[in-house]
Amino acid sequence: MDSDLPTFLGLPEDGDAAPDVVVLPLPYELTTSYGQGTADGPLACLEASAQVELHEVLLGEDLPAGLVFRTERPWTSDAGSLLEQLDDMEGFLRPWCTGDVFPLALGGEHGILPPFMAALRDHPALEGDLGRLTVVQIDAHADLRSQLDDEPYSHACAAARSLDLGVGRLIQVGVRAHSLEEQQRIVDDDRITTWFARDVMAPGRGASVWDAFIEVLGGLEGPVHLSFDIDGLDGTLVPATGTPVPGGLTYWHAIQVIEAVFSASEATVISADVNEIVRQEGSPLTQFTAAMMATKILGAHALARREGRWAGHNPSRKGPRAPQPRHTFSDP
Ligand SMILES: [Mn+2]
Repeated sequence: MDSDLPTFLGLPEDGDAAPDVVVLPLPYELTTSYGQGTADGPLACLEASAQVELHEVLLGEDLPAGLVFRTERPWTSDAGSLLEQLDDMEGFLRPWCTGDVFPLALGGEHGILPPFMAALRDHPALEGDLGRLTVVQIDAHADLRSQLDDEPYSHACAAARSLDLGVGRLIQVGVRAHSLEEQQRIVDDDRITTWFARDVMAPGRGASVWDAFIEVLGGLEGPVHLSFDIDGLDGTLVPATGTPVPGGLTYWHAIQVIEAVFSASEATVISADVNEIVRQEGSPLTQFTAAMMATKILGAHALARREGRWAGHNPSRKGPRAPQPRHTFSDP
C-alpha cells in the first residue's frame, strides 16, 4: 500500500505476501443522524493503532504473532446513489470473504453491515446459506428499524436489513436506546436475542445476567460474524462516536465478549467489523478505544488459529459448489 497511508498497529507490511488478516477501512457516511465524522473514523483509528501495545497476554507474544497482516487502501465510491454505493462496498469486501483470510472492517457507519453480509454469501463456511451465520452485535441501539427518515438503509436499520438478507441468528448486547417498533421486532422475530444494558449492567443482579450471556456465547455453533458498534461501550469511552449513550459496556465487558465468541469450541468467527468510529479532536480516546478493540479482535483470532478453531477452507465442504447469485442492492 502507499507509504503515506498508515498500517494497522503501525506494522511494516509486505504487499507481496499472501495475507492471513486484512484490515479494510470503510470510510462510509451517508445517514448518521446526530454526529458527524464517521468517514474519517477509520483513518483516525489506523493512526491511533500505532500507539497500541503489540503484546497480547493470551498469546504470550506480540502481534502479528506470525501472521501476515495487510491494511487495504480505504474503500471509495463515486456512485451517485446510496444503493449503488452499497453495491460497490459489497464488491470491495467480497474478494476477502473467501475463507482464506480473516477480514476486519473499520467503519464508518453501521450501514456497512448489510453489504458485508451480502459479501459473505459465498464464504465456504456458510455452504451457500447465510442462514447458517450468527451475528453477534455490540451496540447501544438495536438497529432494527424498518426505516429512519424514509431511508431503509440507514445505520439505524443495519441489523434489520441484515436479517432481511437471510442472516440466521442475531445476538445483541448493550442495547439501551431503541424504539417501540424495534422492541416489537425483538419480541416477534425468533432469530433475535437481545441482552439489554439495563439487565446485564444492572448494579448487583446484572453480574449473574452477564455470566448467563457469556455462557450463551460460549455455546455458539457454526460461523459467526462479530459486529462491534463502539457506541455499545459506555459513552465516556467513546465520546466522539455518532451517538454516544451513557450506561453502556465497560472496556472489560467488551473484552470478555470478544474472548468468549472467539473461544467458543463449536463456533468459528469468520469476520468482524468495528464501526461508528469518529475522530475525537483534542484527545485520541475514541479512536484509541476503537483501535484497542480491533487489536483485541485480531489477537483473539490469532489465538483461535493457533488452537485450531479457524477452519480457513471449510473441511466439511464436499467438492465444488456453484457460486451464489450476487446480491445487488440497487437492483434487488
Ligand atoms: Mn449500530
